[in-house]
Amino acid sequence: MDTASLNQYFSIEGHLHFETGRGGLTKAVVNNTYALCELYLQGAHIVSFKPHNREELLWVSSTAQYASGKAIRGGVPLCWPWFGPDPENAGRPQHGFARNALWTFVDASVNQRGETVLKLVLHKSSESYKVWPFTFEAEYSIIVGNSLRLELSTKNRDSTPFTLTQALHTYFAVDAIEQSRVENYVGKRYIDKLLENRECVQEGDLRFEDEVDRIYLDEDLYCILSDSRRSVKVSKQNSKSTVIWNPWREKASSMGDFDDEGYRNMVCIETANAAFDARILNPGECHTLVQTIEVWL
Ligand code: TA6
Repeated sequence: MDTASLNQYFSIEGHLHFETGRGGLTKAVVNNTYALCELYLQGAHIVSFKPHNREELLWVSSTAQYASGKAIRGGVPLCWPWFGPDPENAGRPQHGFARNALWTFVDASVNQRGETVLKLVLHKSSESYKVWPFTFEAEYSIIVGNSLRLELSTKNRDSTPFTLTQALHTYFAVDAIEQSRVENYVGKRYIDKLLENRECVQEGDLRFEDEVDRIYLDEDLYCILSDSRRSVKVSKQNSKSTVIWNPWREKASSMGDFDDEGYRNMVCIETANAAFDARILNPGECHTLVQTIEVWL
């Protein structure tokens, strides 16, 4: 559907309109009494969440690419239906195909609290079947209020079970990485991907002095990301794993779409079902991963 048709069917005065964004890609813009939120239909990729009178919560690389079939570096890419490298080692793309696929916008409404609710779906297609031979339905609900609530539901519409790993790979903006910390993980176990997946235990708040790439094994726990200006709360449901990532200087500069100094101003906190938290969905089953982010202090 083109931008004019999307506006005709789904725009809501005082809440939602569609426009052509960077690279000619279609973008949904929510601007309600609570916040501004922008999302590209390609990848159902949120690139901005800014509650009014607050600073932007999300980080996007200044060298991010906006092009058909390319994932945007920053915001909230959807890693789905697998997280990380191809689990079958068959040369398929890292983090699955949902972040590069064109999602279908199916509904927009306003709930009782005056928040804007968007729904997008992704179904099996001939393209998806080539890389992941299952019949599925993914539905992504985005609720824009004082907080940003994301609900990613996966339904198995196939006659065989499939394994799902996934992440809401959220890039948070921080004002200075060395002054930033993640709280509420003291004593929690994590897999350190930089130490050959060794299992470690968190001592004290997590601070950033070098590259970090970890999977925390937690039980529906929230965490708080604080920098020198504010604290942001990240809470979740139906997830027993949270990925925390900062590539630091060298890895950032090896990525063409990651501005060289950008690592100073971002931390990824990713609500996930990853590693030991993979889910098997039997035919007819549905699993919903939920993440809520909000300014805490
Ligand atoms: O979530 C952390 C991670 O899996 C890292 O290992 C890192 O490579 C990152 O995601 C970015 O992946 P991408 O495919 O977007 O370059």
